[in-house]
Amino acid sequence: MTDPTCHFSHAITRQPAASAVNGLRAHDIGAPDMARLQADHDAYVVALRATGAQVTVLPPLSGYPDAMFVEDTALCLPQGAVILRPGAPSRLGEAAEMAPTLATHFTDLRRIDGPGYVEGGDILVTGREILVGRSARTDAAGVAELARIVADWGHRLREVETPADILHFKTDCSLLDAETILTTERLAAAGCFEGYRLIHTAEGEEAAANTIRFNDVVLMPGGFPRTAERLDRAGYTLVEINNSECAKLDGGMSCLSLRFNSA
Ligand code: CIR
Repeated sequence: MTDPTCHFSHAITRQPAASAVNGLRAHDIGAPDMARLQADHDAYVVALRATGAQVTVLPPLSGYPDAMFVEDTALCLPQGAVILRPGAPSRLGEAAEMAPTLATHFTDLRRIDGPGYVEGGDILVTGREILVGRSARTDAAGVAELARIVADWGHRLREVETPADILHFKTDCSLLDAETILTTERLAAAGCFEGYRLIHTAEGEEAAANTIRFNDVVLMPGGFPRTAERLDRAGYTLVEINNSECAKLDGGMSCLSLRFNSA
């Protein structure tokens, strides 16, 4: 039986739009190859479905080049979902686009009204708490508003700091099971994971940190053999997905889906 923290009956994804070539990126290393990006996205959806989950694939949104990164628009918890407020101005409207789909799955649907901001890439839900990293996209006011909402549902939220120059908190970490976190050395050094079992990415493979544990598998970006070996040795079943094109837009495994368990 899958660890309940990692058990998901559903996922929501969105097809990349042709406008994804104009997606946000910290450093421009070229536009993604759209055919490859689409093939990688297809492989991602296939891998989620292979675990038995029901996966919704929403149509592309041409007005929002980054809309395939659905994770940043909402937080899904067993008690309900929260429509977030992305801190990137070009992405703010993506949250409202996700609301109707979430409304078909959640009766308790809340919303970050602002003025603060929160992006889902800064939120790590573990077996014991919700960690939220302040970042260039997620500010203290947004975190405070989210903390009030999730407290209503009995969740403890802990505010932490996303290291400077890292897009999102989860750019550098991911949950492998309720108590185990895959993290880069630089994030672990910040001391925010006390009490958890940690597996570190191999040196030079920091981009492997953003994985998702989804039912019985860990989806990880391809091309990081030493980190893959560490996870394999620790007993995780890996599915590697090519991430070369998504990475050009600072995206990884977690950002491509919203994941939740509904009876
Ligand atoms: C952005 O800069 O917003 C997008 N190009 C990448 C978002 C990645 N999101 C995530 O990891 N949760």
